[in-house]
Amino acid sequence: EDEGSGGDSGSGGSKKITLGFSQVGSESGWRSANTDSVKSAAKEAGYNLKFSDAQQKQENQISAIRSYIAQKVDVIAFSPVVVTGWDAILKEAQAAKIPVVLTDRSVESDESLFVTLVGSDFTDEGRRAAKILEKVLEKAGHKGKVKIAQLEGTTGAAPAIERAKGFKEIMDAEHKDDWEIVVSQTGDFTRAGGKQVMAAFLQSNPDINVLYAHNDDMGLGAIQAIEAAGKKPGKDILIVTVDGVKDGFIAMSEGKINAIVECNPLLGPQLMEVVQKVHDGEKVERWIKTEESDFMQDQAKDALPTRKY
Ligand code: GYE
Repeated sequence: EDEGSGGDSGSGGSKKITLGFSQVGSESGWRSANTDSVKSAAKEAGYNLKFSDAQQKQENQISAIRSYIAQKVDVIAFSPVVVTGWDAILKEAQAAKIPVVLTDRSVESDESLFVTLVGSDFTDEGRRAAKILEKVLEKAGHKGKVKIAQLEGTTGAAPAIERAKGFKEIMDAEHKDDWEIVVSQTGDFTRAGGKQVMAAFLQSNPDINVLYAHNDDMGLGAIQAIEAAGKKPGKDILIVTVDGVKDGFIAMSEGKINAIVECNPLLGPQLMEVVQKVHDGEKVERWIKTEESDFMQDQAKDALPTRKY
């Protein structure tokens, strides 16, 4: 406590923490829920939150972070749009002695340049998607080759890289002979992207019988494309997505999605706790992981009313 800067001590009350937060954008239901969670948790904690939306552009995130440094905020937190290209700006923050907390997504840089990551294990989500697909196939009584279309998240983003990696790991180890990813492309984590790319997949590969979408929104867009092509989502094409937003659960309760791997966006309260600790000079874990579950279609109706995002 007594490690704070001179201005903090002896002021009678505790000084408000100023947190600079740079958000990725507003591409998905997950992202909206995450933004709401960060804003309301900051308010609850009594922090002065400076929030900026980078609209999927790394250069916008870099300039937001640079302006937080110039404003001498107490802590910087951000969810990096892509994994690479952060070293220079993170060094600027370090030189200014402003701690940086990553949230949601990780970066590939020198570990000493950020304090911790508050977020999910995306590689494990990919593995979980493959394991739940096994159950989905069994339940559907699927026979023969599994021809998978993969809708990837934003190119270069940690969840896109790792959800593909975890899935492939299980596929290579356990399904070399019966599963094949026949097409894989980014849909940018958006509904519009998912719809457009799925429509093209169905044209080039009409024999696709499984869709693995890196998030619900792309899956929901793809469902529109599948229906437009005269096929039944959840039957002709079995669908596994990641996130677990309300609209995903609704589609699953209607039989259009077969299983969802949950990725919890409600990171705000945990993030604020970490920010407080980091501000106070306390030690924190290098990675504060989020706990999540998986859901099959037959659980959708019961789970729907309890979904918080
Ligand atoms: O799955 C997707 C969002 O980084 C975990 O980003 C997040 C992902 C989430 O756009 O819907």
